Amino acid sequence: MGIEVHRLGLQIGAEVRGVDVRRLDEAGFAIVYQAWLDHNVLVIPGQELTIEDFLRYSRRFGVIYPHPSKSTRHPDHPEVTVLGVNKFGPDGTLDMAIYRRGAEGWHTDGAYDEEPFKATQLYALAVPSRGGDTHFASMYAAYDALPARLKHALEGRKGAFTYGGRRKATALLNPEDRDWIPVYHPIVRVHPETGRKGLYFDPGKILAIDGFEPAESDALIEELTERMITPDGQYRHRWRKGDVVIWDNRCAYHKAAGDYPPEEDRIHWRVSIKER
Ligand SMILES: O=C(O)CCC(=O)C(=O)O
Ligand SMILES: [Fe+2]
Repeated sequence: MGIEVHRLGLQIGAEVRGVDVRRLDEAGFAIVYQAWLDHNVLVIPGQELTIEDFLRYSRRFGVIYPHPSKSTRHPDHPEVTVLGVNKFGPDGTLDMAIYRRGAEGWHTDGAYDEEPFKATQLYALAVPSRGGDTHFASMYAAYDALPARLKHALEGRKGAFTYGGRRKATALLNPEDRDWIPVYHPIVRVHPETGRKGLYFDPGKILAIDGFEPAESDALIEELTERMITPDGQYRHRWRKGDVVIWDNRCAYHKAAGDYPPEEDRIHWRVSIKER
């Protein structure tokens, strides 16, 4: 297979061409996996997949885990989340938690978990005529751009994270699942495979940074929210039907634009992947 890797953003994102993910041998997959580690967000266009194809390919990256939002799981394949379906309630009102899922702010998936998701992979089944992009940004670029004062202050510090964070945004969880015990992650995180340092942060899920007075911790969270996105560290993905996109939650932030015409379909299959 003539596999080509084309850079998308300056410091994040690549598109891989010449690949049918259903027929990727070990050598081909090694190229794809390395490109993903190098570019953090990988776009593979033009795929025609059944849900089994999508699951089989996704499992090459790790182990798939069902998302804590039970109401949005695929009825026959609970390990697959379906984005963008059941947007309208019985009375015709738009359910904003579904329509704007992932659009409330920049985040990384699974920061609320003891072991955050290594990767999230989406397959586009339906795309709207306009809007509905996904934005990505590099945690490496964010860390690199921090002033020395902050790098020093944050080294060795841990953040406390929950699903709903300080805003308690838990609308997609069943009521019995909404009490969340905080988990702790280093704010300066060394990527287990690349060895690079990144700014591990999520303003919607973090409660506090350990070792600081509450006011100081809040001020730091405000400052990091401003600093987590750098101009050169971004890539914005305009979806095409058949795109497979995987991002690395250990070194990339993302957010949905949440701006497409609500009467149009924007539907993805989505899996969350852990190391094991
Ligand atoms: O729909 C999107 O563009 C991304 C939504 C999101 O944040 C996610 O799937 O984790
Ligand atoms: Fe997300």
